[in-house]
Amino acid sequence: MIVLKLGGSVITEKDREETVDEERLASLAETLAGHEDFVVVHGAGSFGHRYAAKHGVSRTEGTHDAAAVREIHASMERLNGHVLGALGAEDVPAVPVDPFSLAYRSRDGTLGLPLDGIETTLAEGFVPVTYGDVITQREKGATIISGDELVVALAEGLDADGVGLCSTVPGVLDDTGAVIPRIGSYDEVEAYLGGSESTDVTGGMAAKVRALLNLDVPASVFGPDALEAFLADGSAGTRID
Ligand code: IP8
Repeated sequence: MIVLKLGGSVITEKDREETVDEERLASLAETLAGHEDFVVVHGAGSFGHRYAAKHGVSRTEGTHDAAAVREIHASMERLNGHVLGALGAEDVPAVPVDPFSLAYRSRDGTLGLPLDGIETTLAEGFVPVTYGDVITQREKGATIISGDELVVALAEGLDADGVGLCSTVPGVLDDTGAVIPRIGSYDEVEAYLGGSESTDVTGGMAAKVRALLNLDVPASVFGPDALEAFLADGSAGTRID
């Protein structure tokens, strides 16, 4: 079983409010057609982030404002609807998994993510499609969960065979712009990795690489054009293990 993240910047136009990159999304969905046994996680792009920023909500800063929670969540549900629609149009048996109703954090931020429902969904031949969202946290109200955090939790909890992060870049890049084929430790790449330039409350490539290095499962970061190669034999972009 594969956990595949579709980056928010890949499937949306990141600088145009709530705008889906329809062509890109349709092409990714077409590539996924006919494949089975995978979970899709998508990021927010031009959807959830701006609402999270507006209400001052991040992975660590919470809110007790129910209207803020509704606004952030509704934005992500809208994007999820687009992703489900694109996958459905290619007959991928995609169904939604809503993190707000499923996941939570304890006081210290530890994620609780019951997996029985997702396991059943997979066992019945569906493709669960989940996303970065807002979730409740003890003593903080509600905080953000990033798609990357879900990727890590799902890969570990569901004992995935591989993780793919489909990003806007063809892999993790060095200072000359070349794709780094393999990363085994953060020290190797620290000098190259900066933060994300657009509003992004959950961090850029550095945070992704760190999280993926902590996984026992092999992961790859690759661009949209390499999804086919990743699905075929896992050889695409940068391999992180
Ligand atoms: O785009 C963030 O998810 P990400 C989710 O995967 C929200 O970091 C609601 C901002």
